[in-house]
Formats: sequence, structure tokens, C-alpha cells
Amino acid sequence: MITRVDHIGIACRDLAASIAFYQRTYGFEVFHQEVNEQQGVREAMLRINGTDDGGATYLQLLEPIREDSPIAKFLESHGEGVHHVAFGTADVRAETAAVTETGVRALYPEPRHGTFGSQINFLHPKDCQGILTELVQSPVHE
Ligand code: MC0
Repeated sequence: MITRVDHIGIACRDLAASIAFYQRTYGFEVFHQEVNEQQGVREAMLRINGTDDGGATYLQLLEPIREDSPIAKFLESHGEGVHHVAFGTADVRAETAAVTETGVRALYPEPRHGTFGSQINFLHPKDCQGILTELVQSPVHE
């Protein structure tokens, strides 16, 4: 079951400039920053609200750290902007299995490491109305 919007992932070329825009314009504060070597990104999570299921809703700002990363490729073809939408779930394995039963392709056979030590999978944008969609299980559920 999907319980919330976890985050909206936004591709940017300059993470510091992007953080400054969201702070200046909306007053969002950086909650967490990290580098995810596997995904090839330097990222910042800007928290928007909290929920009672162990998760919250964030804007995720993503700057590539490698030219062959998905974010670098996306910036080249689409420019800066919304890269993906992420839904929260208490069980990413079960949710991925349920979704793939409907004919949507998951990108990974097993969940991978996401922000804050979350477990994640992605669903192919061509099967999801043109939107790269991520499923996220917060660490609290592990
Ligand atoms: C590509 N396409 C997209 C898209 N990326 N459509 C919507 N949204 C996107 N973000 C479309 C292209 O326009 C193209 O359509 C087709 O998909 C194939 O694209 P491609 O450029 O040839 O790229 P591929 O096939 O090499 O890779 C696309 C794919 C890849 C989604 C499989 O980006 C991927 O594996 N993404 C999952 C990992 C990821 O994005 N990591 C970065 C965030 P046409 O019509 O031209 O054929 S890491 C993250 O988010 C973590 C840290 C977290 O949240 O915890």
C-alpha cells in the first residue's frame, strides 16, 4: 500500500544554487545532505512536512557527480526540472511485487540503498504515464 508522497526529485546542475532558491523563495530548510556513489548523485533533502508513519515529504535536489549517472544523462536531454516522483510504503518488496503484477516494470530485481538508509526501487517511466516513479521504504520499517 502507498501511504504518502515521500519526495519529488529535482535534477539540478548546481546544488548550492538550487538550495538557495528554495530557501529564498519558500523558506524550506535543508534537513539532510549526502553523496550516493551508487546512484552518482550529491543530494539535499528539504523537509516540507511530517507524517506519523515514520516518513515525511521532501524535495530532493540531485546534482550529478559523474557524467554517466542517470541525473547527468537527464540534465543533458531534458535540462533542469522534475526528475521523478517517489511514493512511500511500509514494504517496498511487497509494493514492488504488487505493482509489477499489473504489468509495470521495476528497474531493480531487489531494493537498493536510498536516502537516509531507505530501501528503494524505481518503476520505468514508459510504464508510468511518462513519470519515473520511485517506491521508498523508510528505515523505521526495517
Ligand atoms: C529517462 N526517461 C525519462 C526519465 N529518464 N522519462 C521521464 N522521467 C525521467 N526521469 C525517458 C527518456 O526520455 C527516454 O524516452 C527513455 O526514458 C529512455 O531514456 P534514456 O535517456 O535512454 O535513459 P536510460 O534508458 O538509459 O535510463 C532511463 C532510466 C534510468 C529511467 C532507466 O534513468 C534509471 O535507471 N533511473 C533510475 C535511477 C535514477 O534515476 N537515479 C537517480 C536518482 P524516449 O521517448 O526518448 O525513448 S537517485 C535517487 O533518487 C535516490 C538517491 C533516492 O531517492 O533515494
